[in-house]
Amino acid sequence: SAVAAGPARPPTPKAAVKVPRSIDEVDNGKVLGFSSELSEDHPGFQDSAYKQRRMHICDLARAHRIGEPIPRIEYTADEVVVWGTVLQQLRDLLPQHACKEFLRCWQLFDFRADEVPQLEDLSQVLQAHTGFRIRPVAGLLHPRDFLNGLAFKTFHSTQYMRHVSRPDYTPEPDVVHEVIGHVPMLADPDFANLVQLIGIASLGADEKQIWHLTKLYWYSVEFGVVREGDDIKAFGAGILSSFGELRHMAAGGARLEPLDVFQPQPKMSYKDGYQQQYAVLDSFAAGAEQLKAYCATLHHTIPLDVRIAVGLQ
Ligand code: NLE
Ligand code: FE2
Repeated sequence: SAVAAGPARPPTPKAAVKVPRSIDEVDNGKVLGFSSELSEDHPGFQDSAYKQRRMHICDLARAHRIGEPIPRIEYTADEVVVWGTVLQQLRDLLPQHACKEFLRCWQLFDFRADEVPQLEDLSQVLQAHTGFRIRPVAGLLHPRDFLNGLAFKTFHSTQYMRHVSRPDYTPEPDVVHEVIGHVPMLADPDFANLVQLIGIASLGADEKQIWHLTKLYWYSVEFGVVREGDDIKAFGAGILSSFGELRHMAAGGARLEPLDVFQPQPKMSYKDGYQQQYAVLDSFAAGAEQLKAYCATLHHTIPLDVRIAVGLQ
């Protein structure tokens, strides 16, 4: 005989996704991995002074409130050397391998090898050019919060320095990655528009869509290349900020696949070293068109006041 099924239960409604109405409603406290807790394979895992230093800088980020100036960090002599080393190596490689938008915007920032730029100053320059602002964060932010921030033209940025033993490559974001990889690109209007579109698509998105958008972000903003005539140039921050990764790209070390925002994206990993695949765009405007088309297929509703706040018609 059949087991009594009991009264039929109505399906449990999916918990509604909270759509932030302004950047103040985007939480910058949910940090995944990294932060001041380092895993065994992190270059700074054995270095307790390094971990303490990070903890201090992470605490400052946690205490920051929107509207306040970003605290200035007094970088140590060792940290300045790391910054200067990366900057000098990249100065040799970027003119040949970075996209023209990067090279144009790079000139807005007078980076010097003997001084780590301060996020507050960079944020001011970005606001004047594209309206993007920087908000400090303690580590790798929860993807929904990170992407939601982009809708409000807010870029969450770490402020600690990579470990001295590996200036060429760090598996995670650090201040060098943010300042060299992301900041100049965010001063370009077409690129800034594309980045904001990914953010807008994330407002009210379900978990599956967030994951897809995270991968689209990874295969464009982090690891994208763009065609310039017969050449392939880097615009992804993960390539631009690492002289190891940039050499890998220049040597043809990764497959190039056209970006198709409708297709499932390959797996992404912070742990496996240089990338095996970069996504190719024909132009940022073409990438933005694709993203708009993808957004139009997402059926979540964005409240009218939020649509106005982010400039959506
Ligand atoms: N591997 C990059 C670098 O060393 O600058 C950081 C990538 C962050 C996703
Ligand atoms: Fe990044």
